[in-house]
Amino acid sequence: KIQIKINDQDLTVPEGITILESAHEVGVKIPTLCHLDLHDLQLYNKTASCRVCMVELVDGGNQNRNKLVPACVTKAYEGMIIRTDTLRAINARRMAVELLLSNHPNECFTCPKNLECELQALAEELNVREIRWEGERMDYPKDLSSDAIVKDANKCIYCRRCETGCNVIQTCGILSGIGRGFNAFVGPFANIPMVESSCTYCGQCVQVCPTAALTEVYHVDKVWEALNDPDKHVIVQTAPAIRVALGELFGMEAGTIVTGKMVTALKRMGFDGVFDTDFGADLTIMEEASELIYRIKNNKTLPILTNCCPAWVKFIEHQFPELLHVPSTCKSPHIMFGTIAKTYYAEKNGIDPDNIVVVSIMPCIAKKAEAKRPELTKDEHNNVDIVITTRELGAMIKEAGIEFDRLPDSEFDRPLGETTGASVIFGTAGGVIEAAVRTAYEWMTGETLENVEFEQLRGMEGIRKATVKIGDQELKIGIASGLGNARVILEEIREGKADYHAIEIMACPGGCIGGGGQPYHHGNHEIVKKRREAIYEEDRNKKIRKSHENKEILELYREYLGEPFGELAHKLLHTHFEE
Ligand code: HC0
Ligand code: SF4
Repeated sequence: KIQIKINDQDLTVPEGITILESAHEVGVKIPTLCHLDLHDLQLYNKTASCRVCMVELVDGGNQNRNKLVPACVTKAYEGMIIRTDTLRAINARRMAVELLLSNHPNECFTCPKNLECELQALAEELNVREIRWEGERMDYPKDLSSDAIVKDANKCIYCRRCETGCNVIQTCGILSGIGRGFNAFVGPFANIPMVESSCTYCGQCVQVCPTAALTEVYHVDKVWEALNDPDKHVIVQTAPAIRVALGELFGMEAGTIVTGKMVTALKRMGFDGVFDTDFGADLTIMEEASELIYRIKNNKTLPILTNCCPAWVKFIEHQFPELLHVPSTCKSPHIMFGTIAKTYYAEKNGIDPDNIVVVSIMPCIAKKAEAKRPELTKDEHNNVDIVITTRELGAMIKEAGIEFDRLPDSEFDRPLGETTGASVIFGTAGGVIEAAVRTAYEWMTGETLENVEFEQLRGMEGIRKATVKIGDQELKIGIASGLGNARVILEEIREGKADYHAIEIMACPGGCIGGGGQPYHHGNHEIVKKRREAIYEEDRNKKIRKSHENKEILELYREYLGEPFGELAHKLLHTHFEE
């Protein structure tokens, strides 16, 4: 332990801690921009490039003159004296922001990050009132090439949070510095269009970008158009992770469960049916647990890999094409739901499937590209027509003038609206495999599973290995979230060193709750943690907690699909990789 002083306040801190972390202990906020530290999720950026956190080190050893140092990387030492509030420190921070603004478009009013932009917030916080170096600005065209991500290089402030996210955390290696000096920005190598890169569309770069240099493709207007078309029957489904995050966009605490309000809002916006992707998740478990048992019994390829995360699917296609026989063949839950909507639901309600528009609300940017995958769109109908993110849903609710916090609760429409605790936990890392185990256990042993909570499958680590005893069989499970962690497991499989039966992989650190389309966490790791706790609470609140006990799912098989993993189920609910 060492003694230091910050703004005349004495404090004792552990050795090795930075000024930035120490200041927080005495209630002093030092602004940051490039810095990011979500240690629970192993998500960080410590490039110290923006110089927005400059503070004054009193008697810094430079001929007894005080020295300006960046607080994010300067470690505390015994007897250190820091002032964060001198005119010199304030001016240094202000100048850093002013310089960034001098080469930044003046379009806050129309910017997709308006009121969410960290640069804008800093300009306000640091009282920037003029930009002394107005002049030429970068002038690159926007990259609108992909169905998922928009890149606006003119808004890049070169903080490199996206680059660390993509290269170090996700190990995708798409983003790097391009150009020099004044014209420098971060983008795909040689500035090729995003669509031509090996981008997975995981959206982690979007989630951590402090400005609007990287954002999702907006599809809100397409949804309004569909809702205003009297010939269309527009139905919506919401992913598990939306309900624990949407409230944040309306000032609610992270982890507030807003399922009922969300359903009411969607009904008031005019959707003809409001359904739950959780239903699709229960259906996925029926198929995926069957597939796992089939592979075990018939000595087929093991481990089985869950494949409901589309960024992860892109990752394996780009980086490990030789392992494409390993993932499950199940379509992802929202795509399964879309298929059932255009077949069973259409028939049951006498609606021409061509007139049904399925909208998915997802915490994910990659789902936008997934819905357009050739093998999922070449049937007579698309499975899912439009995908919007949690943030886009928030924007629609605001546009509609709905006072979200005052809404009463309502229930999802039926049938296709009943869901279980097993499907809710899909939203957090480890949840898909826990849901599969709840079903596989009962199917393999014929016994009732009393305690459905598998603690060994829960935790925030990027890679988790666990064994679950099912009768006399030991099921070896692997869980990875974050594509860098997925890479470790895939390399084990490639080298024949993996002895798992089943592996869950989610591209985003923490799973879908930390998705690229979720409300921006702005580097606060508590937010993702609270969403995770809320997911488990929602599971505990459910009367039915096993997918195979979902009565509407059982009815769907009885009335329409036949056997799980049977002929029609294969035709409608399974896929193959074509890209
Ligand atoms: Fe997920 Fe999903 S759980 S990927 O994280 O499997 O996006 O929330 O909707 O489809 O259900 C995201 C979340 C989903 C799907 C489900 C899966
Ligand atoms: Fe990299 Fe993911 Fe961003 Fe693509 S979406 S550039 S893979 S971080």
